[in-house]
Amino acid sequence: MRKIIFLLFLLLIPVVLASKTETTQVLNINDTATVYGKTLTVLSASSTGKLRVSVDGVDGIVRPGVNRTTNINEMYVEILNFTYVDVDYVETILKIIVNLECGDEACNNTEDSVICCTDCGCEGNLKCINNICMKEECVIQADCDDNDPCTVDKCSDTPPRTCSNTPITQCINDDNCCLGICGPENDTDCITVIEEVEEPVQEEEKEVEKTEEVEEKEVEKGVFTEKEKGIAIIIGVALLVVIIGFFIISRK
Ligand SMILES: [Ca+2]
Ligand SMILES: [Ca+2]
Ligand SMILES: [Ca+2]
Repeated sequence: MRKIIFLLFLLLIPVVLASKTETTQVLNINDTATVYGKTLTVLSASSTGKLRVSVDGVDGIVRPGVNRTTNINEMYVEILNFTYVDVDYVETILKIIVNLECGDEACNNTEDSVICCTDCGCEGNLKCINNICMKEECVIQADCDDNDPCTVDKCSDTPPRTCSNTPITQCINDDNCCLGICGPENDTDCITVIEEVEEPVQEEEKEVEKTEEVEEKEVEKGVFTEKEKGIAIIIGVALLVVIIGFFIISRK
């Protein structure tokens, strides 16, 4: 059977040469075919001859049938031959037609961000990767900061960029991480940790000193204590009595 398929494939080669936009491909599950900047991936197949494929991120079903062409994301696909072995293995010959040129740096009338983001770009902060608009998790390493000094934060080098936060497992100087298994003898960050523990005590002492200073300053500025206020009131009342006494005596 495979020989027959191969011979059939050879017979179809002239079709490939005859047209710039038409090609035939022998494909298995997970195989891809790229035609004019657009890529088809075979996702799965059923024993009845149906193929589930993805064209630049858009999924679709291609059904068997003579001259039965299915348009998936501006890629026209027809099953010319189909051999089902099992769920993981098929041999299918597809005729693929693409009536646009994705990758010529011109966003033509028939193209848009879904059909050909390679030429038309993507909306918002999405990025065109392999002709699919997708959101990248990060751009620089700082985008992956998980606020945990004991993980190494990394933004992957190849698109689509994703974050990884790998736990640190060794005692390394100056990485801001002091693991439980590490100490000042083998990790300078553990010395910093000890200093940071002592610091709040010093801060508390400073606070007490500050409060005392404020109280002293308030006394200097003339702010009276409760006791002083009481004495002042008594003296004031006594003076008032004396003045009133003088006033009464002088009237007589
Ligand atoms: Ca184009
Ligand atoms: Ca981290
Ligand atoms: Ca460290």
